[in-house]
Amino acid sequence: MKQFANKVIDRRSLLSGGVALVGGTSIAGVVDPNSALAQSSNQDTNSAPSASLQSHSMDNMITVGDVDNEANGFDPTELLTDWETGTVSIDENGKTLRTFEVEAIDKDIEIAPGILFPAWTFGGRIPGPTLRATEGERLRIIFKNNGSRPHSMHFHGIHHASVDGISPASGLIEPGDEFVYEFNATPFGCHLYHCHAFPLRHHMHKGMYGTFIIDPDPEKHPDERDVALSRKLGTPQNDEWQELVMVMNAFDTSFDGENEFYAVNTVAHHYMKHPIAIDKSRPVRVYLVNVTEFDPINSFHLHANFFDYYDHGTTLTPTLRTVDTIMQCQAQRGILEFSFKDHEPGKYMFHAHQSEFAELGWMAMFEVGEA
Ligand SMILES: [Cu+2]
Repeated sequence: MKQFANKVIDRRSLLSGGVALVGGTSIAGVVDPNSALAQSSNQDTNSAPSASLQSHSMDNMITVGDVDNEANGFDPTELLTDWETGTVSIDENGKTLRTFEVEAIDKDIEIAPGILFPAWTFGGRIPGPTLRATEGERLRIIFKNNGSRPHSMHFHGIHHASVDGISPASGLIEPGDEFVYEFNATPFGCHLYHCHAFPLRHHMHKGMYGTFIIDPDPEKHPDERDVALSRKLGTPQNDEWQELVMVMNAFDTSFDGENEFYAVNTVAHHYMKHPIAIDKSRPVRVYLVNVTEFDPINSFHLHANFFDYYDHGTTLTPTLRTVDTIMQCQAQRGILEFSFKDHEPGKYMFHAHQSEFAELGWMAMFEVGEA
């Protein structure tokens, strides 16, 4: 029997330091409402932190141990560079047709050690697959709903109402049904897709979202061809870059309309425990998307460095230069570019600059080293 975290761990008790989460054993039964863990979570904000928290307080983390990546079916480290490029063919008009297949499926995801979240997912993972295409291509997304609820796919991009993923036009796709979304890949940029079933906030916070990247077609941008080439997956110019996709998300495990856990790519503190390896000689490009529900904004702050920012990724020149913090509301996204080439090797932190989010899981490290 699985025991979920609802009614056991709330945001207030996590922030008060009343509970430490310890993984490493099987997920089932970790949060028994009668357990010491559950009882400690009911301490008020003035009470002393538990012994287990104190023993780990130097890590500034509420989570101890790791989640079971195998059971989750994904490793947040691999997810950073996991581009889903679909299958390419030529359609009847001689145009490049890129086809993706995406499945909705219910799945329990361990979002912090010992904390199972009963998620609704695209592709059995959160965030869903990072769909990547090139500007101007015809895209066909075959969506199969194998979940228990009606869902849809709503893409941020330019397309007709009939494929917008909202009812009544393209409707909700009932469990067991399939729908094909088809449109042209435009505009280039860093976008997202998500389920648009109502109540929307419920379907969003349950995990139904993913990144949707449209690389610029260099031939369409003669004046900025080199930049466009560097953004187009698979070119030698693109290979120079270390590209990473980061989705800022959060989970309301007690279903009280407040998030208890924050992360990039779902698992709280994952990149603190597994810093992201960076070759200091090569530039870094982050595709950053915010899908956080319940909080009006999220943010990204880079330590000891500054970056250029491309709002929505829809330009080839930065929309902000030399900043170290960026703020995004839900569905806002952009591209960050920076370099550690003149830095000494070491661990460089990045995190939400809402301190509360950082403490609840959205805190991470780059491990900068020589090639
Ligand atoms: Cu949905």
